[in-house]
Formats: sequence, C-alpha cells, structure tokens
Amino acid sequence: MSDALQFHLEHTCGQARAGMITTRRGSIPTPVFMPVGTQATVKALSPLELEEAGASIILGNTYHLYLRPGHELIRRFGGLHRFMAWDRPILTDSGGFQVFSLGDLRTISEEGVEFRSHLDGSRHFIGPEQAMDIQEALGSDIMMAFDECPPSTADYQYVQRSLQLTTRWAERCLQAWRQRDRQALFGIIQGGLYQDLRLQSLTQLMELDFPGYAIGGLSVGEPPCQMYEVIENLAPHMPADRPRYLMGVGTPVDLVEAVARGVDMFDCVMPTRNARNGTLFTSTGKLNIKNARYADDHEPVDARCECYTCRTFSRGYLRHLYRTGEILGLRLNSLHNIHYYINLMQQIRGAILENRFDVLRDSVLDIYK
Ligand code: PRF
Ligand code: ZN
Repeated sequence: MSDALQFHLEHTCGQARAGMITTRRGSIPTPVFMPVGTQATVKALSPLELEEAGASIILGNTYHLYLRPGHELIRRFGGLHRFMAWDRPILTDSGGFQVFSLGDLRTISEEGVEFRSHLDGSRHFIGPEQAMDIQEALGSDIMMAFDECPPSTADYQYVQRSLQLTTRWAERCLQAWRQRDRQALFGIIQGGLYQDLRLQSLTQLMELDFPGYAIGGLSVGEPPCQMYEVIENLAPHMPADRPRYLMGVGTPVDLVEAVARGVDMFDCVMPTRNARNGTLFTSTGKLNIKNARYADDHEPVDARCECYTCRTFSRGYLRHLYRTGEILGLRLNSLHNIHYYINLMQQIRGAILENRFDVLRDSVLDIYK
C-alpha cells in the first residue's frame, strides 16, 4: 500500500464502512471528519481544544501557506506540525482547487497554473512538481495530487480533457513524490457529473496505484441528489482496501448520505464558518443564535452535547456575545460546532460497527431535512 499509511477495513453495513487509517503520527478511525485549518489554524480553536473535541486529523492548504507565510519559512520551523503545535496527522490539499477558485486571475496550461495572488496581485506558478515540493516542505502526513476542478456547468468535452490533464498531472506528482516512507499521496478523481468520465478518471488513477483516492469536483454548485448519484455509481468501482475521501463536503445530511454510499473521509469549512456567523448544529437541527427568541433562553445550545460550551453557557449568553461582537462568542460557537461534527462521525462509526447505521441515517435525515 504505502510505507507512510495503512488502511484496515473493520466492518461494513451495506455500503457504509468503518475502518482505521494508521500513520506515523497516529491512528484515524473512519469515517472521519477533518476540521479545516487553511491558514495553519482551525479558526478560533487551539490545538488543545481540537484534541479535546476528538479531532484525529486536520486539513491544511498548500495555496494559502505557500503565499503566506511561505512553505520555506514553515520548513525552517520544522514543518507545519511544529509551526502550529499540532502533533496528530495533517492532510494538505494541493492548491489545485483554491487556484481554480481565483477565476480570471489564473491561466491553465499543460505545465500547470499561472495565477496572481489574491493578497497582492503578484505572479506565481504552481504545477504538479511545485505542489509536491510545497507539501513536502509542510511535512503533511497525507498529500493530495495536483488536479483541475472544473465548474459544475462545464460541458462534456471540457470535463473529459480536464480529467485527462488531471491524470497526467497525477503521474507527475507520483514522479515527484520523494518522502514515501513519511508522506502518503492520494489521487483525485474528476469527471464532473458525467458517469462515464468519472469511471475513466478512476480507471486511469487506479493504474497509477495511489494509497488513497479522493472524489473531487463535487459540491461545486450541483444539487445534492446529483452529487449522491455520482458517489453511488463511482464508489463500488473504487478499491475497497484504500481510504475514500470526498473533498469539501458537507452538511450533516451530506455526510450520512456519502457514508451510506461508501465514503470514509470528509473536510468542510461548514462547522467553523457557520459558527462564526451564529449558525449552530444540534441534535435537534440548526439553531441561529442571533434570533431574538434566545434572548432570555437559559438552556444550553444542545442539552445532549457534552462540549464545554454546552456544559457551561446559556443560549441567552451566547446570543449576547454574538450581538456585542465579542470574540469569546466565536470561540464558543466554533468549539460547539466542531464537537457536533466530530461526535456525529463517531456516532456514525459506532452505528456501522453495530449494524444499525440505517437507523442513525434516518434520524439525521429526519432532523435536517
Ligand atoms: N480538488 C481539490 N480540492 C478540493 C476539491 C477538488 O475538486 C473540492 C471540490 N469540492 C474541494 N476541495 N484539490
Ligand atoms: Zn455543544
């Protein structure tokens, strides 16, 4: 498989899978949710708080860290783990997706992507070799191949040419992958909403034999049912003995629907971003702490949640912190939402192991649909 990463499938319940990823920096029970730490910090939370919430792996971003503070600077600090004082596993995204989100600030060629910094307009180039160099300097445990993520509106011919470019870039990533005993490398399947192109992409990447496979190019504006359909048709063809990672997804419903179709790993800004605008996830659904109805509400956000926020503070107090713009409010909200997402994944894993995943899935759908 890979010297840097092992994956063991422990149990299945329908298509849903419970497994264990092992890396040099620790084990990752799956299905797993990875909090997003774009700027070498999961916004508003300390590494200690993430650990207490049960995070076993977090995500970092090549594009942002390359621009600021620079990957060579992070290398001098001993890598991203030591720089941010997080000693459990880190997965880094390759920068492909972030660069493509720049719109008219970038041009794609066979070599890679030329782009202007969203910070100061300066010119840069990232191709597969650069993406691997940067991720090597960051020292992440799981690196992602450099891919092109076309918009959901792209036509068949564009998507086909794009996935073939992504395959050629994936080959170059494999060539440039040096620290094979320390860092794993995942390939990224593209192909948009076209079923035959998804299979084409998967087949080409499987010939290259990656230690893990990601599904990219979803949750880019298409309706959720189309995303579920792509996963449902693709997952049965993916190697059963490698982790499957759905990039940038999603809502609690997306998580249970993707797990039900065989996905093992997720990342999303939703819990942290929503926390900062006052949207909290609870065992009875979404709650908007800005709402006037919570002004004199002495209850916790979620009576069934065991996080520090719910054990200690009232909805009325959190609403007050939000309205006054106090930073403690952002921290407490983030703590709760990350706790909710990680706890949801732990519940899902437990349910798969005990053959009662369908019941849990239905209850999440009932609450959030
Ligand atoms: N490619 C990469 N990162 C990503 C995506 C992708 O397609 C997505 C799509 N949802 C999120 N993050 N490299
Ligand atoms: Zn809570």
